[in-house]
Amino acid sequence: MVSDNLADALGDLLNGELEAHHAYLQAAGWAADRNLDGCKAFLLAHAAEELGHMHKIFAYMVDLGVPIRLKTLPAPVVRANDVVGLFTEIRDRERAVTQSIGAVVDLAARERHHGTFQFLQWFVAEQHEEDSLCKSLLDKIALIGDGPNALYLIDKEIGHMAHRD
Ligand code: OFO
Repeated sequence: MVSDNLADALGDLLNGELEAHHAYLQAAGWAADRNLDGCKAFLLAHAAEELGHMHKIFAYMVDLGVPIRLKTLPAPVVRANDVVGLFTEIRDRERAVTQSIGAVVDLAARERHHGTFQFLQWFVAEQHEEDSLCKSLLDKIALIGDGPNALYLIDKEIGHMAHRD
């Protein structure tokens, strides 16, 4: 039995994963507009991962008998003018997701809903991985610097990261 609060919080996480899917897809479009094929491949792969996260939560909610309620999502906006800006936006978004997941973990603990607490541990580990991926992307971009071929090299590096898991 799940409280209404916890059911709503799980629903918010599900919608948040869909929102993340859209955000990565929009970012992939931003990269495509600039012929950054490596970034585009990385961002598309990540968009697919976010959809996978949504499906995990969907399946868990269905198992619990919690109704699925999708929300209208805001149109994703990329404000960045360059790749550093883009991946900084992405890092900040991932940090916010990490906090939201942490808040639901705390709620599950307070409500002593051990199944949900346990279920969310996968997401805690995943967010740790994503936060550290964002850090290593930004570190790599900084390392490449802004020499004449920097954008080409950055795009290539990030493209290689699309296929790592
Ligand atoms: Fe769903 O992991 Fe990023 O947001």
